[in-house]
Amino acid sequence: MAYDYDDQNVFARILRGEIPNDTVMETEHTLAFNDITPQAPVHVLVIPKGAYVTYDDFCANASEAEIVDFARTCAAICKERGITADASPGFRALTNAGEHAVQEVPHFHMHIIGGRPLGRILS
Ligand code: D5M
Repeated sequence: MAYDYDDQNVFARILRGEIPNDTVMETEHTLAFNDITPQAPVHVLVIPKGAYVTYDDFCANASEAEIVDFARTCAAICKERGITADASPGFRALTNAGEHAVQEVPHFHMHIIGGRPLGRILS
């Protein structure tokens, strides 16, 4: 079953310029901005400009150019913020999909979180 995209979600409205955002990086296919409720010194949300609801929707349906652009932008943000695991204690990249993961905004987004010890999320 195809995902049903709600074009009134908050990230769709950010992409249309209807509400402001604190932009960190923008490329042809990708936008990254600071999370409004940061959980760590670095908490950036990375979103594709295309209308994808979840990670699996994005990976299954986006073009290779969109997927590569997205992945490289995530890496570039880690480097720019000084949280890559080679040069610092590292970071967490996390995406919530659907009800069990309590996805709040139904536009695919990757949380890039770092700058403090983050603890375990799986045991
Ligand atoms: O996380 C959704 C995330 O989106 C959550 O960390 C808050 C953030 N958020 C919500 N509205 C905004 C705006 N307007 N700017 C920046 N960040 C925002 P989820 O993974 O869906 O639970």
